[in-house]
Amino acid sequence: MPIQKVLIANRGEIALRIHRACHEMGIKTVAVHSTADSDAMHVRLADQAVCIGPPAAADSYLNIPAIISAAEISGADAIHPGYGFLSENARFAEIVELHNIIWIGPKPEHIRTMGDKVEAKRTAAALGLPLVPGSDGPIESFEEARKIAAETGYPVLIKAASGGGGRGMKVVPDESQLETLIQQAKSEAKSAFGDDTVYMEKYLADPRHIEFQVFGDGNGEAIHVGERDCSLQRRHQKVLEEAPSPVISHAQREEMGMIVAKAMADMSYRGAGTVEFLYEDGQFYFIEMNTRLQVEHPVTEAITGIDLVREQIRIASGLPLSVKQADIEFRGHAIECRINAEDPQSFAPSPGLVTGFHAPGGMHVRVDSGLYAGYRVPPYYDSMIAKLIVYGRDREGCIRRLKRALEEFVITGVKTTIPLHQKLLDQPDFIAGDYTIKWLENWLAKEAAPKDSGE
Ligand code: MV4
Repeated sequence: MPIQKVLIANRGEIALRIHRACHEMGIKTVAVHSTADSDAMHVRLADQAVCIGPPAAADSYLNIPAIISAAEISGADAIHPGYGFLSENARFAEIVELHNIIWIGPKPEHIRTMGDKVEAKRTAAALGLPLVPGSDGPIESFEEARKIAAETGYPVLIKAASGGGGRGMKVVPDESQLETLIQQAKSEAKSAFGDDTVYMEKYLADPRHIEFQVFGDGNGEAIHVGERDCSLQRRHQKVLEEAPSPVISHAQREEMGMIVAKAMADMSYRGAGTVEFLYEDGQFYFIEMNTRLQVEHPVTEAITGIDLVREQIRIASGLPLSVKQADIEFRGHAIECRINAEDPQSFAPSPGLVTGFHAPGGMHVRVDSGLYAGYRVPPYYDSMIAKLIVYGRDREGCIRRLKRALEEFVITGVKTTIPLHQKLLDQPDFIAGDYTIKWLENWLAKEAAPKDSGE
C-alpha cells in the first residue's frame, strides 16, 4: 500500500517543504502544532491539524506520546520528522515503527550509531572513510590520552561522544593542560548529555566544512548527490551554504562521492544522510554523520534537479532510488542564505509581529518560509524564519542574482539578518570563495571593532 497520509512532526519552513512534496505525490498531510503555533502557515496548509501541547518544545514538538496519538487519531500511515526536534531520536523512530507507522527516515540502529560520535567514527573507519587522526575510541585514562596526543601532535581536540554540533569541545594546546581539559570536557559532557565519554582528535587549525548528501534504499544500493560547502558558520550555526564547494574539483567530487556512496551501500543505509567532513590541504577527514534531511538540502536540489523529500518518501514506501549514480549531473551553482529574526549586528533574537512581507521572485529564486504579513514570530523556537535559495549558471551569476533577490526581499516588524547577507556578499574573500570555518567569526569581530580612521 502506498503512503496515503503523512504526519509532519515539525513546524516552520521545513513542515511546508514536506507538505509540498506530499501534495505533489498525492499524499494527504497532518500538521501537529503547539498552542503558540495555531496561526502558523504549516497548520493552515495541511489537510488536518492536531494541537499537541503548550509552547515549550519539550511539551509539544518533542512530546512523543502526543505525536503518536495525533498519528493514530488522524489515521496517518507515516511520520516525517523534518530536521531538529525528534529527527535523530532513535527511540522515537523505534516507537513509530512499533505502532506500525512508516518512519520516513533511516533505520533506528543507524540513527543510534551515528548519534554516538565514537561509534560513528568506528563505523566510518570500518567502511573505509578517512578520519581525523586521534583516539580509536573513548579516552580511558590520562596515560593513554598522553600517548595518543604525543603521537598525533598538539594541539588536540577533546570532543564529547554524545555531543556533536560543536558542544563541549576543548582545544588542548600542549601536554601541560591535557589532564585539566580532559577533566573539564568530561564534567561538561556529563552535565550537558548525561554521558562523560570523550574522545580525542588532532585539532585541524583552519579547515573547511564540506558535507556529502547521500541516499540509500536500505537494501544495499546507495547514491551521492554531491557536496555542500557549509564553512560559513557563527557559533556552530550555519549562515550561508553553497553547492558545489568552490574548492572541490569535478574529479575530487567523483572520487570522494564514490567512496561515501560505497560506504552507505555497504552498511545498507536507508533514506537521506549527510556525511560531514573537515577539508584541509586537499584532504577529507570524516567527523560526523547526520541521519536526517538538512536545512541546506535545497542547494543540492537546485544543482541536481532532484526533489530530496520526494526521494525520502519513495524510499520509505519501499521504492527503489529514482536515479542511478551515472545519471546524476551537477549543473550550475546554488547558494542558500538563512534569514533569521535577529538583530543583524548583535544577533539578539527579534520575535514579534511581521507587519509586512514581500518575498523575491523571478527565475531561479526560491524562498522557503512560513512567514506572512500579520504573522507573529513566536519567541519559543529557532529564529530562522526564511531560506532564500538562488541558482545561477556559475557562481558569479548566482551571487549577482542573490544580491538582486536580497534587494527585493521585504520583511518588516521584526529585525532580520538580510543586511548581514548583503554585506557578506560584497566581501572579496567571499566573492573569491576563499573562506574557512574561522572566516565568518573573524570578519564579524572586525566589523564590530571600532573603525581605524587612519589618521
Ligand atoms: C573539529 C575542528 C577542528 N579539528 N575537529 C565543530 C562542530 C562539530 N561538528 C565539529 N567541529 C569541529 N571539529 C577537529 N579535529 C573544528 C570544528 C569546528 C567547526 C567545524 C565545522 C564548522 C564550523 C566549525 C567551527 C568551529 C570548530
